[in-house]
Amino acid sequence: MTTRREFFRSLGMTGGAVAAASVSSVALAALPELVSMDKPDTASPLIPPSGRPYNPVVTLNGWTLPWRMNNGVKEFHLVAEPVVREIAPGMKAHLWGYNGQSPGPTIEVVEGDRVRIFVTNRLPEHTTIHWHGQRLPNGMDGVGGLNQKQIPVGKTFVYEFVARRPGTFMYHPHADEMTQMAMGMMGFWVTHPKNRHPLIETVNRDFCFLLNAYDIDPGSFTPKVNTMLDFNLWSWNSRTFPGIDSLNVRKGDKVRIRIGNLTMTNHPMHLHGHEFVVSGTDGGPTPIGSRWPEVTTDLAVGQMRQIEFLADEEGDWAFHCHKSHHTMNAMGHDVPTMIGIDHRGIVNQITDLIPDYMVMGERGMADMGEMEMPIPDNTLPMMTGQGPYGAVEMGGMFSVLKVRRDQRPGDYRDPGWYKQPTGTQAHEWTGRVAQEPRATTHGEGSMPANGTGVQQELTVRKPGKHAGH
Ligand SMILES: [Cu+2]
Repeated sequence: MTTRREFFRSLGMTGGAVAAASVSSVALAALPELVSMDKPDTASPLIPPSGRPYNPVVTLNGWTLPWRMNNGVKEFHLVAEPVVREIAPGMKAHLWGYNGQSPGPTIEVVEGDRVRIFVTNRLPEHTTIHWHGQRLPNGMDGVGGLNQKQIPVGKTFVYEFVARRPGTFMYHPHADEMTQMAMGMMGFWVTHPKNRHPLIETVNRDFCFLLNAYDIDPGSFTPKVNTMLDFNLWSWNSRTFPGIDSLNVRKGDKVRIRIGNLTMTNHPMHLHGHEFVVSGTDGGPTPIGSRWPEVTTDLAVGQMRQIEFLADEEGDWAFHCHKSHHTMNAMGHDVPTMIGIDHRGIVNQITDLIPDYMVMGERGMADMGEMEMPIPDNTLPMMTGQGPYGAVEMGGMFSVLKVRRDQRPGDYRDPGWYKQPTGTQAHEWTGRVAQEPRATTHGEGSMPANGTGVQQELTVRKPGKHAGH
């Protein structure tokens, strides 16, 4: 029997607002006690205190929901409710989520478990939960109006099914979806294999997170729920860089990362320094013959992918969405391109009118990562984050895989910045730089150029109000 104190220690929590599940027969007749999380930190893996054993996952900037066993059934209690989520230090958002956070807690069960989930609705409107990817009775699938009545405000519904196949799943409402998902309602679900499975490797570290996106005007707190594509916060588990925790592993670890996409566009997820394979989707583990090495895998909307690799290169390796607009934050999406525009003269005229005027972006946007210009309260700079060698100039869907030879097994703490061995870092060339000869040929072989190759420079002028730029 796990004591309350041990239970919280295994959760990586220290007391606070959480309450332990009670096991008296009177209590079992009531709802499982509500466990709520008040911090956006990455909780330690929840070592299963009851039920079949398994190797738990680590939810980036999230946690796993504790359960109670009731006559062999795993009982969970999810509460749909408004929450305040810190997107990154310096910005909080008023979202909807489950049990105190958005996303909701990860649910971890074992193949063959009978699972009972109580869902209490504390939102201002009705809701349901759809268990994305699961085999279950039709009436448990959670599509409001189609499979069940929506859960009215203030009511609790019960879902119950057997977790029939192992794999990577998620949950989200299927009622007023546009609003409820834009507000942050979603969560991860992992069904661990009951026995050794030929297609499921035992790994040393198993991370999971959901891709989500918000449109929150700088200085405001609530997402605009009607936005279809033009989001300004691209997040992992409702966090953006530099608020996303790093993935800290030991050199030589087998690592699995499970990702689900609940945004409105695709995200090519790219890992530096290692090759991975896609070992599973929301349809289950992939056949061995279908796996090939790659360093980027695309997640379409509504898809899940689990990637696996051997972390055999020490260092701090970037891990991010490869759409460059998805690695920046809110401030800056409407900044005009100024590259190549000569501001001299104009600046003097403007500063006569606006003394604090700053020139932005005439040499590129990198200045913005350095200068951390003043921004409205409760928003995040377009690109930010300080690394050991200066501004990282990132935001949004970006984090770091930290591989260390001295990271202890089971230790998920941030080891700090990697110290590169002397002589292994890119550095300035201080020798002679020869004037390179200009190429003068105009194509060769089967497609020779005709004509004399006179150099011409074209200036394009668009008609209308931009003429002259
Ligand atoms: Cu992306």
